[in-house]
Amino acid sequence: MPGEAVQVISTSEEHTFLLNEDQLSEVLMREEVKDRYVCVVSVAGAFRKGKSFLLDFFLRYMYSKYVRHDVTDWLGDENSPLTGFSWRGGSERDTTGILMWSDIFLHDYPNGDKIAIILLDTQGAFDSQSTVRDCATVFALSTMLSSVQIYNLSQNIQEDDLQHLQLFTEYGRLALADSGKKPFQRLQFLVRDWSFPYEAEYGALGGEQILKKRLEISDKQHPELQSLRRHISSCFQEVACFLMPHPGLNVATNPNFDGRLKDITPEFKQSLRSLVPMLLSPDNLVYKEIGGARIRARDLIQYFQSYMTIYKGDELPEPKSMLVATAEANHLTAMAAAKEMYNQLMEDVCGGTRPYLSTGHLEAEHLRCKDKAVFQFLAKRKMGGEDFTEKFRQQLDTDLEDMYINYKSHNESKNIFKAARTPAVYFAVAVIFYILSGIFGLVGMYTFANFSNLIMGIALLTLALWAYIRYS
Ligand SMILES: Nc1nc2c(ncn2[C@@H]2O[C@H](COP(=O)(O)OP(=O)(O)OP(=O)(O)O)[C@@H](O)[C@H]2O)c(=O)[nH]1
Ligand SMILES: [Mg+2]
Repeated sequence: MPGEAVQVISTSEEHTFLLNEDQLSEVLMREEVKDRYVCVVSVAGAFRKGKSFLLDFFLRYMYSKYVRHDVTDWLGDENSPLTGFSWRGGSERDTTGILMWSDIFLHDYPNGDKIAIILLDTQGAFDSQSTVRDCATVFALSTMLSSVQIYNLSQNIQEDDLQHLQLFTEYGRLALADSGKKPFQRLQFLVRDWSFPYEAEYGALGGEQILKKRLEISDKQHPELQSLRRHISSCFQEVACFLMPHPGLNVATNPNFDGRLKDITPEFKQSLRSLVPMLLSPDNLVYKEIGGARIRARDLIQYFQSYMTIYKGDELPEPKSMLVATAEANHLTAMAAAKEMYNQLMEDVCGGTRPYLSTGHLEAEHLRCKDKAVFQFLAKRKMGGEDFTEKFRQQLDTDLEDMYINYKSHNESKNIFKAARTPAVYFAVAVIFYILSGIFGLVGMYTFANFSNLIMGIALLTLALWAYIRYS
């Protein structure tokens, strides 16, 4: 096989992603490729579930169809090992980051449209070395950049598969400006090792049957389940499903299996014959569109760059594991209840209708109410462990202190002596000048006496004005 897998996005130990722009441009900026509209097919899903293995069959079809132009027997001969994207047995993850096949396949339609077909292999989700953010980023990036996202699942479509899809696609959708349209194109569920052909037959028809059941929305369902289903159909223009049979024990368990067709069950090969052309034959290719417009190969480079920047920055919220999200919600509700309790207790002590309290007394009451609130917070059952709780307890502490500052200033405003400070000053001025004017009058300095009277009058008037403003 002439081409090779090019690592377009690589991961680092520090959970960051790196775009290999040079290599990406080298592939996409080739003269015969760069101005073509593209169809990007990506395979994503949990790790160790045969994604790269499947892509290698895609490659066999692509070379037969678009290079040799002969698809009779595209699956290849019975004894050739399967090569292309790196795949292997074992339990440890293999693919990391996002890989692109260096050969871009070209097709010219009779109506003059020219298309370039790009294949992407992605890092499997949920391996032991990746964070939720890593998995979500790989999935979201590959969904945003592909026109056909193949969601590779093992054995069945389970509710948790749908939940992860929701989380990951939402992470992708968040990064895009909301255009009000469905942001992604085709989602192809691919169920591997389907073991119930007596319920739903292998292939697209059986897949449709299962998908309909799984994505059905009924009034009896919990609103959460309904919204998840709505979310999925609001993200993709087209959703389909295909049921693949088990490829045989050799494929799944033999360490020396190298991908030869002779070791693979006939049903699996049969299903490949129908699945692969269903996705990759010229009539079934889906143009990559972003914001309703078709994308050319050279534009794709720009999109790779800008999407990578979004995920590098900290504009997006960190996607959380279910436990962390639930634990956070637990703590936030416990915190809200504790604050509510503190508020109620403090209202009883120094609320609007209560008289002024001395600072010491108020402080003592604050400490008593705070203790009660924190005790209630700690006593509530919460998920997430002690460290987690400690973080939120500190936050609660700060929040309660902030609330105390408000109560304190409210209490101060009730201090009658402080409130009286201003009128007392004017009153004192009036009294002093009253006495002065008396004295000046006695010694015959009438000008000064009159002047003192004037000042006294002004002070009294101001006092009246203050009283009017304050109490009217
Ligand atoms: N049970 C089963 N095993 C399969 C199937 N297809 C491939 N395998 C085996 O699964 C193993 C993993 O294959 P890969 O293609 O490397 O899996 P991957 O999903 O790309 O794995 P990562 O790159 O680690 O995410 C290999 O031993 C394959 O032989 C399948 O349909 N069913
Ligand atoms: Mg792989």
